Amino acid sequence: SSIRRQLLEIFSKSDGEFVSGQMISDELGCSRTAVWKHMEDLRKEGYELEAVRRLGYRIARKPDKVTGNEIHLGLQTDYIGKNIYFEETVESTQKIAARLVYEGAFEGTVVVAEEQTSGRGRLSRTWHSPKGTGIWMSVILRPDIPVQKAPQLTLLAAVGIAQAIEKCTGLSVGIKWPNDILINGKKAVGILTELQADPDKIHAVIIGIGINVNQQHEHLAEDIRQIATSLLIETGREQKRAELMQAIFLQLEKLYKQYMAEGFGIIKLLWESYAVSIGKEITARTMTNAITGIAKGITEDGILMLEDREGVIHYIHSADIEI
Ligand code: BTX
Repeated sequence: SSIRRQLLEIFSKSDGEFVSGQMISDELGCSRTAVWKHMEDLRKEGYELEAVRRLGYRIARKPDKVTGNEIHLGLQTDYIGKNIYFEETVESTQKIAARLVYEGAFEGTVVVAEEQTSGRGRLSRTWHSPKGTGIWMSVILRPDIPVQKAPQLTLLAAVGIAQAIEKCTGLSVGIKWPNDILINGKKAVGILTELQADPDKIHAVIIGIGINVNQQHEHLAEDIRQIATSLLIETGREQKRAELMQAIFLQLEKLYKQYMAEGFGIIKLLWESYAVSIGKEITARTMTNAITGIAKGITEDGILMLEDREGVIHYIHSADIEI
């Protein structure tokens, strides 16, 4: 609301000093009781407020937010993240991104939400996206590439996110083909790439990125508690989500520029350096069958190569991998 914005402006001008309740009520033109109510609202949003008799109020700690303002301040990219579409609660950021693409959104536009009520994974699975603790976003790219090369962008995104997480947290991460980022064997990130394309032309690629950031173990949904993790669980520290997003946008943009200029070669090498399953026996499970074999690597198009016991190479376009 505009009152809330004015209130935050008053505090931001006071630069960490106390502001008296009287002054706030004068500036906002409302009663002291109303001021108190607005303070309670800020507390509910995660602001830590200090109230001292005769001195007034002070913001001791701001909540970790991912609105456009937080993301723009200090952003070093040319286009990814320049245009942020933020909403507190959405069904799925992918849905909004699809609409924005249709309306002509620029390359690099990002849709971000504090919470998703029906976040989705691949094959219409659920992606848990609780309020305020993760990064739930969709990045819109408009590459001029053939449709069959689109899977490369999932792998590119995984590399960029892996690099950014390592930079910001010092953790070491692995990538499980095609789209999971694992820390100590557990899933911290999911990536969902969706296309808007004609048979011969891509209009846009929407890269959906879900990252568990500040969830405690007991706050992970029960059905994923054994298989999932968060950056907080792995580092013991809270991570500023906007900072991590800026790092991700920077890495993504670097890789994407390189990809558009020079092709998939270097991205493929980087991806393989993070891959946890290459050279190991894995099972690739699709809707209709399962193939077990040794993961030999990925093709130039980003397709997984699996060698079965008879030495036959299978090319896996889409599957779930069990290691
Ligand atoms: P996926 O199909 O590989 O993974 C989905 C599976 O992962 C679920 O079936 C469940 O077992 C597990 N899972 C669900 N939620 C979580 C979680 N928070 N952490 C770890 N594991 C989980 C992966 O699909 C792709 C996910 C993309 C999510 C982003 S968020 C922003 C964008 N909007 C949207 O609706 N989806 C994408």
